[in-house]
Amino acid sequence: MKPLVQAFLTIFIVAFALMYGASYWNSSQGYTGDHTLTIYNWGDYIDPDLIAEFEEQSGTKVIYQTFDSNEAMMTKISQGGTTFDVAIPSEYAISKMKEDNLLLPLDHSKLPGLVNIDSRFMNLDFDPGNEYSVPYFWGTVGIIYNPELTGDITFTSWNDLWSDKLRNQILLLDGAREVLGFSLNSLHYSLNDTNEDHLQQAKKKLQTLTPNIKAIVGDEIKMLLANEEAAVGVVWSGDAAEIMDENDKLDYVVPDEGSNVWFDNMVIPKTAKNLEGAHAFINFMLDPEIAARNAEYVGYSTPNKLAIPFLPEEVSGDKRFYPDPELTDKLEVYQNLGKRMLSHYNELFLEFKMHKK
Ligand code: SPD
Repeated sequence: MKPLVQAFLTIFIVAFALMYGASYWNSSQGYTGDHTLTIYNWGDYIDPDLIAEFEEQSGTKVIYQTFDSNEAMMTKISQGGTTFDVAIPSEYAISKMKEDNLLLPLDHSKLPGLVNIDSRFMNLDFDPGNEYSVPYFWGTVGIIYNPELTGDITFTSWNDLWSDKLRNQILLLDGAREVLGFSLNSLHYSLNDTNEDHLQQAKKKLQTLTPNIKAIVGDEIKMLLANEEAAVGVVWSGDAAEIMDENDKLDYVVPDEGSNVWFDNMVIPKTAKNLEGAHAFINFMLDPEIAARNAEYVGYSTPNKLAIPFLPEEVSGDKRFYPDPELTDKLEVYQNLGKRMLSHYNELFLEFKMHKK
């Protein structure tokens, strides 16, 4: 073979090998083309049938991954090396991700279903004009309890959790903002407080709750409470609704000192590869019947006002899970407290968890 032909052949073979290798590496890392959509959501937070329906309707293959806290989700997205097309953070995380330039602005012309959302959930402070996010579910943080096991405790105050009658009876959801938040509220401080003395008081007060805490857990909190393995839980309202669907002896209350009202919205992270697919999926989830099916399956409250008529009256009419603005206006939304303070909340929560062990 002539040297020139040999050189061309070698270049061709090396180039082909590199292209093939890159495409294999990309697909194994989730770097995929227009026919796949990578979704990053909380665990137990979608009806899996809806994913299958979206795949069939759109001809898109969905790669679905889950996280269990806003902090874990933000770390993973900011580290890079992933291509999540759609993610579902909560409000303070959305504000932080915007600040860190981790989100893409949405193309509202591709989201005609946005008009289905109740105006109460649009244009909130963390995302004016919904430039970056579309409401998915919303709710509160409160106490679920089994009156057969807790007797005459009413749980109208966060301080009821400290009752001597609740030794080893309480399950806490594993969230830094939620747990420090209720301790701050029990002291009549804001759950967005940044005063160091108040935060230390909140941590110390949590440490005195240790004898009553059975465990700090993730999604398994639902199964444990429904099976009556503990009498009380501090939970997100949607988890309470799902637990009470399994075991109707339990009740859910938002204590009088106040609590958190939260919003989980769909966003398109900066590293998305399939923008068309991401918009198509978000718009699919905005369909009233789809949103209602998702809300019934997951147990959380939908912000989609056209979905409400598709829900059974006992679900949409339950004020514990669809509270009026008169209640929610009195509750606090978690603020983006900035990188340093958010890390500090996490550290305090870890210190409390270590103390419990
Ligand atoms: N199964 C987990 C559901 C997640 C709910 N998000 C709660 C928002 C927290 N701020």
